[in-house]
Amino acid sequence: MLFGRKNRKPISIPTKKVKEWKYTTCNYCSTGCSIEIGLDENKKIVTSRGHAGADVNRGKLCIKGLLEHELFESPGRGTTPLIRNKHFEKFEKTSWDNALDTTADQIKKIQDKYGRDAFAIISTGQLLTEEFYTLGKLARGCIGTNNYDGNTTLCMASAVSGYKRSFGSDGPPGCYDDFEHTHCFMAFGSNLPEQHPIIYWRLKEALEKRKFPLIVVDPRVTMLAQFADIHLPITPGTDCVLINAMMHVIINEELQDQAYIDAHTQGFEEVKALVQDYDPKSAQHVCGIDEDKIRTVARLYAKAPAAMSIWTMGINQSTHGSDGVANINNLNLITGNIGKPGGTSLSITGQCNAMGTREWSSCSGLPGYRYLENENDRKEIADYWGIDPEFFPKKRGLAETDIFPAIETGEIKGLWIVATNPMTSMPDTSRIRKALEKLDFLVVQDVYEDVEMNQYSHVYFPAAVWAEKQGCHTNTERRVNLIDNALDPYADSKPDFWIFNQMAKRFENGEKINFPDEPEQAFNEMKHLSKGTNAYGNERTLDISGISYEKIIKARGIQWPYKEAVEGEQETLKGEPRLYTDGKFQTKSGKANLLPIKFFNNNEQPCKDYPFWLNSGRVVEHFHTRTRTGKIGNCNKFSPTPYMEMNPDAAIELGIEHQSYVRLTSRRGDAVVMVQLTQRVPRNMVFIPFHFHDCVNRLTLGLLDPHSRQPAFKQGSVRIDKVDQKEAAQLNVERRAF
Ligand SMILES: Nc1nc2c(c(=O)[nH]1)N[C@H]1C(S)=C(S)[C@@H](COP(=O)(O)OP(=O)(O)OC[C@H]3O[C@@H](n4cnc5c(=O)[nH]c(N)nc54)[C@H](O)[C@@H]3O)O[C@H]1N2
Ligand SMILES: Nc1nc2c(c(=O)[nH]1)N[C@H]1C(S)=C(S)[C@@H](COP(=O)(O)OP(=O)(O)OC[C@H]3O[C@@H](n4cnc5c(=O)[nH]c(N)nc54)[C@H](O)[C@@H]3O)O[C@H]1N2
Ligand code: SF4
Ligand SMILES: [Mo]
Repeated sequence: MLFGRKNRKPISIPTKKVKEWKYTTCNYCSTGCSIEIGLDENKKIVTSRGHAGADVNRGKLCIKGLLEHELFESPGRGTTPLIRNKHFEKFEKTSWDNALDTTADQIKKIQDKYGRDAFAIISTGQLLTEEFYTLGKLARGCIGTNNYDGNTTLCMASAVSGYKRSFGSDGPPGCYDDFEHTHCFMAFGSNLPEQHPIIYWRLKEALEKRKFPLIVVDPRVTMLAQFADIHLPITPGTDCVLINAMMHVIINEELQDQAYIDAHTQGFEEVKALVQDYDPKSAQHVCGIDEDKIRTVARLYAKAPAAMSIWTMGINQSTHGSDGVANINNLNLITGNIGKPGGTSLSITGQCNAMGTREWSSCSGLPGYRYLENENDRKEIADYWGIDPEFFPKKRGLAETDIFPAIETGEIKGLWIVATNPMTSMPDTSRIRKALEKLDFLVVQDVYEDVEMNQYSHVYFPAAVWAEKQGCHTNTERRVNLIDNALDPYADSKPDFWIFNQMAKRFENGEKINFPDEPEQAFNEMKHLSKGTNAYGNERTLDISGISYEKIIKARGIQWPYKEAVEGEQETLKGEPRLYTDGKFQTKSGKANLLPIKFFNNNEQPCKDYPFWLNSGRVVEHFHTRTRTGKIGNCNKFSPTPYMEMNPDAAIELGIEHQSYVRLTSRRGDAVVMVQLTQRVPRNMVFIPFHFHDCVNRLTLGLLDPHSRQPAFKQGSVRIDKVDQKEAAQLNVERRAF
């Protein structure tokens, strides 16, 4: 049992050699655990521990956080900038000045010849917020490309889009404390025990104090599903149908919160009319959940004094991602479950600072949840930065998933990749390789020089990592926390903040815009921009004007909104745990939008030639493309091999043995993986963690959500064939070698 607390001795961490503990926040997932790093008398890092006084994790850490301090000197780290030689065959060491000058020259050359948008930038959810804000200034204000996006399009884009459509603004309205107050908890496509172990621990603790029903919607019997009271093994990609059928029951049995609907929402009649087509009797044949269970769950949810939903990639990574989010919001709005303790629509974010990039990076708009489409927003930011508002585009450019096709068609000629590894993480990676080959210029900025993207780069910028830098993260529950640099950057690597500042000096507008040397000065600019009202005159939710680094350390993280105290007011150091508590939303009318979500089925389905659903996701020990966890002995030891979960009944039919290798083939490509037989997946599905290069994303289709442009990583189809075992084993050894 991973989390049972009875009969267990607490793990003790040796503190002998520690001279000083440095405060920081975990740099992997979005839970936002506070970590103290232990330095010895030579200022060398020897250990780390969870901060007992931090509300998020209360001293706990998962395996990744506990071992994170081993990263700093792990193999493959970039030590110095690199540049391809004249014939672009070989990397050679170079100075920062030369690497930066060459890159700036190439950007200008491409932009002069093909237009400003011919150079694209793709960033991440893993930088510090001050770095995001600075990159936004550089990309929007100096380089001036509109094709600037982040890997958050692979991750949180559907949540952002769904929140904006329902509430008029991004920003998760709930918090972990809601677990203590809820009477019904529903999780859609989210496997907390493995992907957010400490959020799961908070949920488990709340459940130990007071029992409430746990409902899990997931086609797999995940670890969370094993602990559930009711598991709904949904047909992939059909969550919207289940939710419509639940609302059908709720509305026809008059279990909705009509007073809340009348006071705080618009569009109820349209939703009511639409869900008439989703009688559980017919819906069950589409979503695979029997009609009785749909009714039971709908009644349980609507009758609970407070009910909450969480979701992660099972919803976001689908062609109905944004619709799925809007529909979860619908369910919570019609039952009056927004902005009250235990009643909420909480998107569990993914990367450590997926929130920070949404808030401040200017990727899909302008800083502080401002829109490029809004004239006032453009003017406000241009004035504050000291540039002409006409420099900004009037609407958002391409998302990451549209940037690669634009490279294919020759529209985009140059690319800057910051802290992301699309050669492993994008769907249909052979298409990505081909696109990268077409680029005139690629610059890669990463902690590791052995990152797969570097196979195609012309220039490489080695970046400092995690506690070698200073700045903030925002976690799932809007808590702003600090990473306070504990040690100097490795070798000649540099903080991303420094790299962006140096690049800005090489562009004309870089002289007009202030690029401060210290991260805290950038934080102060964001504080200033977070005050006041939005385009509709509603008070900004994203208000951080009362937060400072010093206060963050004191409070071990502060949730936004946290306004500047007015004179004489006592500071609490506690932000608002919930948004929309007054039922006032960020829309023009102040009411939330109830949106009728019609289902259309455009998933790639299993068929005669490709009879298995292909599902993909994660395991607890590894983070994404393993550039980091693949280097940490104990993470790698527990999960060393690309494998796939397969149902034993299906294996018997095909004559496939446990731990043998098989070849999977989809319409895009093939991959060889090891079989793990398990009842976690149904007979017509396989599941593959996406952490390994040249594996599942050679197979995925990744159809795009029409609103968010997020790929459907979780719905595709494959065939399974036997392979020569010796050959396959050899291939696997090669793939694991770094
Ligand atoms: N250990 C570890 N933790 C991580 C990460 C990591 O790489 N490793 N990454 C972080 C990041 S960036 C993210 S985004 C999160 C992701 O966190 P999660 O979303 O919890 O993780 P996944 O394994 O990607 O997917 C969750 C589940 O979605 C289910 N699913 C598939 N299709 C459907 C469907 O159609 N409907 C429903 N309801 N469910 C479906 C899958 O079976 C899977 O169990 O984890 C974060 N935490
Ligand atoms: N099949 C399938 N594919 C998926 C998913 C899935 O569920 N299934 N999930 C998708 C999701 S949700 C996500 S979030 C993406 C993640 O996909 P990626 O973003 O491509 O994955 P990472 O391995 O996290 O890449 C981050 C890179 O940034 C580097 N890095 C870390 N910290 C820093 C820093 O401070 N500065 C700099 N410059 N570099 C740094 C790391 O070394 C690493 O190379 O994958 C997506 N792909
Ligand atoms: S739960 Fe997430 S934030 Fe906490 S230690 Fe683990 S990886 Fe880090
Ligand atoms: Mo993610």
